[in-house]
Amino acid sequence: MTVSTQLPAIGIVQRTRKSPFFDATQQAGVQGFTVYNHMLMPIFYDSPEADYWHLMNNVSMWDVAAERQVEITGPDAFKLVQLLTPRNLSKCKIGQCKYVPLVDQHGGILNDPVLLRLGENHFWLSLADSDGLLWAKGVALGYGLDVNICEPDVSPLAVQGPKAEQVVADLLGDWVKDIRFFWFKEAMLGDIPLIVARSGWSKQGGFELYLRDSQYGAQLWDLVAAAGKPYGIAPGTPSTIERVESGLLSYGNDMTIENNPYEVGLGKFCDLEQPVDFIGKAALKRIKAEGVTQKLVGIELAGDPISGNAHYWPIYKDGTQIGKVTSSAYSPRLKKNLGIAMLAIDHTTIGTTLDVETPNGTRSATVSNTPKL
Ligand code: THG
Repeated sequence: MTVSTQLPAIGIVQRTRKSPFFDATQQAGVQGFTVYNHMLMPIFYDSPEADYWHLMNNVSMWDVAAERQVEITGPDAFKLVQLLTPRNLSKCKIGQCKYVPLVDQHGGILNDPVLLRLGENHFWLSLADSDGLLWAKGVALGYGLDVNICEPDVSPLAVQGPKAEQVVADLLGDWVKDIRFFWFKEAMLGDIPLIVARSGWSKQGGFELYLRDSQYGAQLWDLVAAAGKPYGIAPGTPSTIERVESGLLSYGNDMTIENNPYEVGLGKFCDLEQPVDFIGKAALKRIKAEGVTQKLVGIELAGDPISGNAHYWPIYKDGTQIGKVTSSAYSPRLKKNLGIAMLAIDHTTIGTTLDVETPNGTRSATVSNTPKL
């Protein structure tokens, strides 16, 4: 992630919503924010690279309250959720999470939330950065469904890294070790109501504690920090370095409404054979049959360490633009510049050489297996 110190400050007003952990993150020394779902979200503490190493080696705690929830309840709740995503939810159990791309009638991706099934007809969509609440409300209205849709007072706090399990077990009990990946349990931590899920936007393992009452934000932060102290916990944030290494996609960066799931490697989450006529089904069938014209791939960029790209960097082959870098980072572990790139399909073979236009000149790049997409 590029963190510019030259830009003027962002105006913070009521519209730029604050997380219940906002004061705690300031006290913990947060040095930068981004705006995500109209809310301030921390992006680094010590430095993006120091925060990355902490995540890789120990454990870090992240204010990801900006991953806002859309709560869907009522007799038609399941029906609505299954209309919203191409993923087949017929086997989704209560207590389970599912990664569920949302698409429009053209197959364009609107969001890529994590779904939590809290009851037969009780769901949360844990949103990426776009207004999924409005889309869900519009679809429910258009289809005449009997549902209630709201943004509940729920704020995730992620605990990620190799020592995350020990921290969360010390905090809540050894029972958390039995929670499988992408499953969750309801719990009380004293008076603090939580959902405890084994999930999170890194591949280092860990949990997400969904705080269900914002008045306890500071208290929950302090309790996690105290439980993590013996394990060297540090405040952290979703790490661009780690997630580019791991090939985790970021909505708004690596994909937008202009992209369909097959272009960005999310085709595996689309079940076009299921009986339900979910939104976008006809379009996705056509797209799948025709084949995509572009797709996301991993690339390696030559030269000195880069510090992310605040804009899309154009990619050329023999002088013709054939794509763009959507995300990038220097991997201190692999000692390579890694990128995620959207490329015309004819140029996506591993080993293809490319020219990338960066603000500091042209660099050569190669389509690569790392990051694996
Ligand atoms: N946690 C919660 N909400 C979120 C995110 C999160 N909302 C926004 C954003 N992240 C949504 N995007 C993703 C992308 C990938 C994953 C989770 C959220 C992820 N994928 C796994 C993988 O690719 O290996 C598993 C996917 C699966 O098998 O279903 O974890 O992080 N609360």
